[in-house]
Amino acid sequence: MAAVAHGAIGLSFLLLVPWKSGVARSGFRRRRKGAIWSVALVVAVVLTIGSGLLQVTGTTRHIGTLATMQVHVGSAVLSVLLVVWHYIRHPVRPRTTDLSRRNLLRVGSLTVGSGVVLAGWESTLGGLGLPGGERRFTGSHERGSGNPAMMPVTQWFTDSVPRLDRLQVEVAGRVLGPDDLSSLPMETVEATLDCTGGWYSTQQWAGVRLDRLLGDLTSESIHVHSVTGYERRFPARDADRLWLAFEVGGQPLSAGHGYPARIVAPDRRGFWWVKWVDSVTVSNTPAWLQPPFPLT
Ligand SMILES: Nc1nc2c(c(=O)[nH]1)N[C@H]1C(S)=C(S)[C@@H](COP(=O)(O)O)O[C@H]1N2
Ligand SMILES: [Mo]
Repeated sequence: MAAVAHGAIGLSFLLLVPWKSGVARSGFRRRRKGAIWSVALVVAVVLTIGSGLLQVTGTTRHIGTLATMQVHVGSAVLSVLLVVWHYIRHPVRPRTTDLSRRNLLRVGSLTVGSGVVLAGWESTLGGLGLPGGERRFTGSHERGSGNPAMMPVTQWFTDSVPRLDRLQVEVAGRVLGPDDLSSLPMETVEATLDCTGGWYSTQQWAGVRLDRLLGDLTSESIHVHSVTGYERRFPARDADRLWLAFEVGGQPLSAGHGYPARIVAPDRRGFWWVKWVDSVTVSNTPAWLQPPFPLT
């Protein structure tokens, strides 16, 4: 749903171009000081929509040295900043006619119009057999499912891959080592890692469910920490839907994918799948008391 709304809003900007370009043309004709900022805004918006469309078709994974998705997110953030600046310089007072019947009809047709364009665009992708036709409902492209070696290795912003040589995870005060693996109630789970960077991969993971590892949970949350300092806090009631995994595709995790242990969190976005776990702790801090995304 969020992905559809995101796409439709993006496309509705395209439908507004004919109208807005008239307004902009007369603005530019007056050659006011600071027009350069308006030009920058136009460029940023064009880049945002263009890279968004490229990302979706799946034909272009890189623009120069940057991933298409990085260009999309970067230019989107820049556009928002420039829009704020634009309104500071050209304030528009809300008028009562903004809520008129005529304007509501306009917004309605714009919504329907962008829905129609989106549906047409999606079926064109499917029809032409472009790579973008196989996207998941999140908009992500399939990468290396069933073949862990082909699954991308991704870090959130700043982490890099540590090389660890043996299992050592502190679980509720007790240290779990290589010799403990055989005695754990191991199971295999098929789950899809879906990164906000725009790809997903379905694999067979093997690990131990957190409720089996931690026993009865009466506390608020489970805090999972990585060797790199990366961390996430999960609601304790989700313990039966989370795994501490040691293998993927029947093999120990590779360094890139989190050796010796990582979280497998089906139905949660990739950034929850903490890699290189060095501790799992129950605590009474509520899970919502953390930034919605990791910040580094
Ligand atoms: N320690 C740590 N774990 C992490 C990350 C990270 O930066 N550091 N990135 C997360 C993100 S954003 C994703 S999409 C997945 C990627 O897992 P993969 O590299 O095995 O494909 O790992 C997650 N776990
Ligand atoms: Mo990610």
